[in-house]
Amino acid sequence: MKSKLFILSILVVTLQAVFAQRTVINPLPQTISTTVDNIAKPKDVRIVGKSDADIVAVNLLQSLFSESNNNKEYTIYIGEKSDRAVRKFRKHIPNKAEGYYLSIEKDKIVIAGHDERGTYYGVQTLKQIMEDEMLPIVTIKDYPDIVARGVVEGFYGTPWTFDDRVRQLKFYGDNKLNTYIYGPKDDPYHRSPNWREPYPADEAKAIEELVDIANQNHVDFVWAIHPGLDIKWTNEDRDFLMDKFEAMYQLGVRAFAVFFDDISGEGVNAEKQAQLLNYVDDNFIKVKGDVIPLTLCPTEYNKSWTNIERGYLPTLGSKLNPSTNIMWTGDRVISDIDTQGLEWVNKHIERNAYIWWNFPVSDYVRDHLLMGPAYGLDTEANDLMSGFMTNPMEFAEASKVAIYSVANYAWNINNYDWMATWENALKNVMPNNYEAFRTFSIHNADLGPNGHGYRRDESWEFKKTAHTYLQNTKIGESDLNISQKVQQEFMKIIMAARALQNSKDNDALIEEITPWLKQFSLLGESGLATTYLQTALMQNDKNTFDKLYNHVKLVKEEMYNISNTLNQNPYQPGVKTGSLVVEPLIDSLLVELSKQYTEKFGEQLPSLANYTPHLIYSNLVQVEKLPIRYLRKVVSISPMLEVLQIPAGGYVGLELVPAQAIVNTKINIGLDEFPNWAAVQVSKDGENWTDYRGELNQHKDWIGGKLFKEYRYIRLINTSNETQESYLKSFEVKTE
Ligand code: BEU
Repeated sequence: MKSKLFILSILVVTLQAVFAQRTVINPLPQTISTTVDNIAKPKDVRIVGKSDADIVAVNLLQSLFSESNNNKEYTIYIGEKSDRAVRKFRKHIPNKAEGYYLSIEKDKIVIAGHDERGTYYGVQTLKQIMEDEMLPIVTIKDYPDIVARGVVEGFYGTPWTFDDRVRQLKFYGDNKLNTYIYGPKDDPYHRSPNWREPYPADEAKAIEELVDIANQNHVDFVWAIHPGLDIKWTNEDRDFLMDKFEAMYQLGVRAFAVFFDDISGEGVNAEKQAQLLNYVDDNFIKVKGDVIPLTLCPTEYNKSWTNIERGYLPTLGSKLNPSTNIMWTGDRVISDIDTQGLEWVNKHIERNAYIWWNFPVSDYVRDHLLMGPAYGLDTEANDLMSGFMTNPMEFAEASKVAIYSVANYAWNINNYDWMATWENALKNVMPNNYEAFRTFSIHNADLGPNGHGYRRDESWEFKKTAHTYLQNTKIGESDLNISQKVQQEFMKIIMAARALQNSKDNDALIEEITPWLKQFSLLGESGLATTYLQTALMQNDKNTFDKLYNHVKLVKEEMYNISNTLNQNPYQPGVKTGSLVVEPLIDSLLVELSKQYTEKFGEQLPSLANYTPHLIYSNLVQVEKLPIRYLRKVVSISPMLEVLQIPAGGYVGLELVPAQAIVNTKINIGLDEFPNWAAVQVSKDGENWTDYRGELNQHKDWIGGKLFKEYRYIRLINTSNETQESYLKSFEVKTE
């Protein structure tokens, strides 16, 4: 049957992943040649080559068709390049690992892989094409740009569940991701205190099952260990690590990694790290014969922490066995990835970096969801990376939007279109509620202020309208068109939240994002009501204004309650949504309208905008952008996950606005003793300081008692002459 889409009889389309109307192939194949012709999907097929071809690929193929042994049936030839069934198509197969040749013709389909995984990927592509009504006549020659592509479950916070991981592994297979690195920071058997211990039986069994599922999806399950917080460079600890790897090997694991990120003290020694890794490589990885190369996450894992003179990276570069991968997050902890940065690190590590991309991970902004597009990835960077792993959110389903995009990027770098990929990802994750999911995601993309200073665009289609509407309100003008657009957007938000809450498209996803959906709906409601406030004010209708203002107050109270009851993690508790454009618009409107109300009617209204007057007080780059929270009179600094470097005279603290008496203070810098290099001090003017005495309690929190005088500044300062290292687990001041 002729496709209506094409006018020419034969049209060769290169790098065009959309056939007919619907089919989207993710990741985008390297080359596609298609004609105008389509054929009906064959009902019964004969499969030739299935006894030699990759078994996982054959199983998948058999799930797509009903099989017949009749010679006359439509035939599918499948196999790897030297298999008899596909030998004569050999010259068409790209000479690249995991590459494949797929051809759909009138009388046959050929799926010929460069290797087993290649064949499997050929079938995956066919599966995606089969989602359309008709089969196009098409030839695809395809291969990945980056060898290892996937996900590092490497975040702090609640690790993914077994079911999350099962769904993920299938998703990776579907999207041609070949690697899953298991390294959740809060698994005590991956990191301290229990990295030396074997897993309890039930957890070991779960891992064994996951490895099996990974294999069924052609995913390398990489098990990572994180020994650096308390490792001793002794033969005993080395053997503990070897024994743990052996135990994991017995569970079926055939790929391993060692992480030394976010540590200080004895573990931070490039010589020793390289020696350990080489020992493991020479005596375990290579000896086993069926284990893929080892991967290391170094301590200096980004450029901003690297001091080449100190020699950490060059030592790894020159001493670590060349087959070992070295992970790298980019120029900063959370960073875009560009050619310049890659060339810089590759030179020092003497191999191509294996990227650990810290997006969409949200463990340092846990009150936000990062649903926006995956951008900031250099499309000229092929040949500069040995691996590309995304570190996701603790919300596995929600992370799929970014994971889908990374699958596309890492496969076909030059042709990565982040915006188009984002749209496709949303449709893939929420096929029947795409519009609503898009509305939700577009307004839930930024992270808000954070210690890393990493921000994402948000509400980009609404930003300009929001700005104009606010300006109009300020000058008391009304533009019907703009007002309608703003109201429509708030209504869209309300409807999207409701549609998603009732959606049956992806239950796991809806469960994860429910706190944000509730908040999103209320945000839309408060916004819509605020636009009516504006109308009431313009019409001098005080009565309606008062009622509406009270309504907004009630909605805001509900939002406050959600933020203080749902998602109560100890780091950034709460639920923030639309925080870059929509919420600030509503808050600014409320401030403006209540000001105008006072001018008009001579009455003051209670403030409804969220606002914290207190400020960070620090001379450290790592700290100065950390968000602060003010709840029930407690001012607190958002905790940090990484090691904090405090140079001599460096300090971290709070400026209380206005100056006030302190009821008590809690500081935890993750050390067993309160160090003699530190002092806690208070000041009225930021110049004259008084020591604030306190004591460590059983949780290693430093507790300072009541101060009756009013102070504006409180800080912890390094009083020694050297740089010191600590963590920043809590810094909380209770005010009167
Ligand atoms: C993201 O907050 C994040 C950053 C790092 N502190 C940790 N390690 C690396 O990025 C290598 C990572 O585990 C954590 O999720």
